[in-house]
Amino acid sequence: MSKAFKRYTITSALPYANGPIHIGHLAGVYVPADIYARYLRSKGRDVLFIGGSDEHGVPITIKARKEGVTPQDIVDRYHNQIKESFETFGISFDVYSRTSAPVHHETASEFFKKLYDSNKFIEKSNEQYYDEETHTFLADRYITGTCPHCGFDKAYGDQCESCGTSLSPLDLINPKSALSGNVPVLKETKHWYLPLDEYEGWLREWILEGHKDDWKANVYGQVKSWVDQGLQPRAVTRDLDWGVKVPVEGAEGKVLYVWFDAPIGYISASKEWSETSGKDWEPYWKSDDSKLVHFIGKDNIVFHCIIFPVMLHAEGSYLVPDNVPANEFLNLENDKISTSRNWAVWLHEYLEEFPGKQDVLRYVLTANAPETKDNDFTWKDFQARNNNELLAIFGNFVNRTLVLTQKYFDGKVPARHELNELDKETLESIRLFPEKIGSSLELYRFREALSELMNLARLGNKYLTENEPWKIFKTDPQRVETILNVSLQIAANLAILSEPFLPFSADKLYHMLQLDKLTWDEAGNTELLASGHELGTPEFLFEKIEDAEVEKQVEKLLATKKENLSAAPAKPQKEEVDYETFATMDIRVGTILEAVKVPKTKKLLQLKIDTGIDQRTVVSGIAEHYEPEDIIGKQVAVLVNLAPRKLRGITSQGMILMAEDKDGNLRFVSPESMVNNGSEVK
Ligand code: B3M
Ligand code: ZN
Repeated sequence: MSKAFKRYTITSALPYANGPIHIGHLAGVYVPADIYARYLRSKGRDVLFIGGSDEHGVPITIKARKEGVTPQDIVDRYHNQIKESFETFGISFDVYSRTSAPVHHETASEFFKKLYDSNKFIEKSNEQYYDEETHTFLADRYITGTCPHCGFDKAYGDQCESCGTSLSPLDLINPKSALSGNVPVLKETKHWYLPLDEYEGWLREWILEGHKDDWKANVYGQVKSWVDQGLQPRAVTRDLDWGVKVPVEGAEGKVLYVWFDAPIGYISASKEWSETSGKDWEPYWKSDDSKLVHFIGKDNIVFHCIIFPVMLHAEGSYLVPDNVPANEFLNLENDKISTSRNWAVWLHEYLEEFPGKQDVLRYVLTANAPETKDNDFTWKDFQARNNNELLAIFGNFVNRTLVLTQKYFDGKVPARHELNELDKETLESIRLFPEKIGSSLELYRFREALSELMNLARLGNKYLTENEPWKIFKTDPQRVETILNVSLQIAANLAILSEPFLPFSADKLYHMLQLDKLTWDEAGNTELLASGHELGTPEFLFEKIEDAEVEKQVEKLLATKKENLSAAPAKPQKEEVDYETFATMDIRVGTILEAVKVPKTKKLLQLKIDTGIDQRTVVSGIAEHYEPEDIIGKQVAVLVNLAPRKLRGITSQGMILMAEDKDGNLRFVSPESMVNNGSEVK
């Protein structure tokens, strides 16, 4: 059992207030965080669950510029929408703050000043990219270019979203201004740098040694590869006007880098919470009997496992996180979720179109959570899980139990009489569920915990079905009393144990059972409902989702896809070539025999292809678009007479032809039906 802590400080990534929340955010961060917070509260633990809007940073100023409004207009619009949709969805924050709030500007600038006064920064003047047309220094998303590590050509000035590497603008190949599209010039400017390299030893000891057994492999692996690649000093200020002003001499026109200020937002939110709760925030961040856990998506790992902990450690009075259980990404109908392409299920739209069905989405996003690898959300699966699991197992069991009790015993809990073997086994099994589910939750294994919860509902369903009380009531009413008494104890346990996952259904179930909310440690008890206890009126916990409802959603996505395809102006045609030039290229159809990921890159797959001429190795930048196991046996078009080249030490003999859409999604160009390997493409 993990160390018992006195307090639990749970943070969830602060969403940029430049767009709505979608199911990717929920599956990656907010549903697991909320399950964990609710579970701990049910265990009687002292929990501070923190949320808030991340309102600085270049994505917001770019959007404001595009719309001709102020950044404050943008963040006001989305902060309120995000906050409201989280509330309606049951994300039970103790505080939901925002980084444009005065308390955050004070807290972040004080934090910076303390590090500055204790000489934790390196002050450096150097040349930075500058856009002469917009008179703007170009940092973060104001500048794009090719990533020097993996070749991704839409890398940002602070991070490559393809291989995840953190970058500086000067690392980019062929940099371009995201504001004017111009090639930027270099101009002298001064900034303050956090010397991450000086903390390598501490990071190795704290994480690579100290957490090699309890941090998730996907998180540990990313941290290890960054530390092994060698950490560099990182600029924590920017030449921008939207953000937290740098509180030192000679810093006019400069603000804190958004990834320096945003995580401090967790702390300023805690101070705001102090104001309203009257409780002291400091022990949650500074006492070593407090447990700090960050819930984030995988693209935020470097900031929450390296940069922010170095800041906290350098400041000297703060805890560092006990765990950072980052999830991978959720895709939608086999395509990457994309705000710019409107390829998403938006939370506020879901809440409008599926009123009262928050728990269905919570359930599906947990059952399909991308806990160890990217996963896919489909509307068909959403419908199937609701109808075949929530309704058919959980809902059906509860409804039958309550309706039969209403019918035979006037809605009062019947007495329990002599128990047979099945009764005893069933009662014994009930006692095990709180520990089974709780131990998975303590390890952040939410999918596993949810499937254990459903096993309790399955146990009830099976017990009722095997006993068939409706068939024996006339001949043996006393036996039916026992069967329904045991079934009602299972229902009461489901109310307690389902609350972290399905809070709305749990509330309804408590109400039907006329039970006040119970604690986790009261579960496992098989006497939760005394005989004679008056139950409430049975109502349905879940209802069937019809084909038409999900078809409407799929059509909406298809319409979006069509819009995207038609809206995408194709690139202009290249220079004309004569047939002879084209004929020099030898393009054949080949079959993919083997496919593996190239280590330490996010984009490259190493393939073995039967070209009909031979079997050869080809390295292809499609790892973000296809899982290796999904493309074995696929026929593809291969340029076989391309000069061999070495990629990450692997000799690639040829190139696979891919169709790339405007968002950089890659798709094979394949024959419409099987042809011989080696068939010439003419
Ligand atoms: N605003 C979310 C993102 O990268 C970022 C998280 C900040 S947590 C302090 O999408
Ligand atoms: Zn990269």
